[in-house]
Amino acid sequence: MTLYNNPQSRGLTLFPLIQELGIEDQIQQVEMAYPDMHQPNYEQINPMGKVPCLVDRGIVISEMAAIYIYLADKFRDKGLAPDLDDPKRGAYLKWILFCHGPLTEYIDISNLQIPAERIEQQRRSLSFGNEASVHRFLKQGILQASPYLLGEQCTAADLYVAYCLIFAINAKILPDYAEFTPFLQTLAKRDSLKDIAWFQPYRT
Ligand SMILES: N[C@@H](CCC(=O)N[C@@H](CS)C(=O)NCC(=O)O)C(=O)O
Repeated sequence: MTLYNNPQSRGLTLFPLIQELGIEDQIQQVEMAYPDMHQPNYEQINPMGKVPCLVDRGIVISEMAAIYIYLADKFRDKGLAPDLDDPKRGAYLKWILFCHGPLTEYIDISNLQIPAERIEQQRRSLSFGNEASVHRFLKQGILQASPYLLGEQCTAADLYVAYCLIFAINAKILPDYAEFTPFLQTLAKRDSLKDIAWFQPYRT
């Protein structure tokens, strides 16, 4: 497999997953400089001109969530993805796709500093709704983690959610809600996340 990536990009979020799956030796990493992403060579691979992008046996898999789901399923023996007929799989997909969709949209819109009234006017068509709904979804859901989102077993969803949360907290887009603390403390103990400085405050 070939992974086109950039160390300053959201593609960093894939490293803990790759480490937990133990597949470092199966992935050839190609570091893309930002200007090169918009050259014809790369746009033929990913017409969006963005990273990360995984290519496996000629099949191009772009989009963070797709890469997360694909790799965790491909190496299902590592136990990071619930089985297809396990109802927990529904919650697993919900968490991964919430991060990829509504949460990412919320982070992007927050960075644009669009006035709250304008967002309220568009609330029904914005996938994240409004700030209050995103915060409520995260606080309620993450408080129920026991200790992981799906229970005893850590899944790819925990790695993705934890990384998105810690990024948004550090960017001051999300408050460091007390509801997040036990979950982030649990994740901060994992080998795959222990070297990430953003988790430092949660190491107990
Ligand atoms: N929807 C894509 C977004 C990927 C994305 O925006 N990547 C940024 C880096 S974080 C990028 O490659 N930007 C290069 C550019 O747009 O020129 C995903 O989730 O994978």
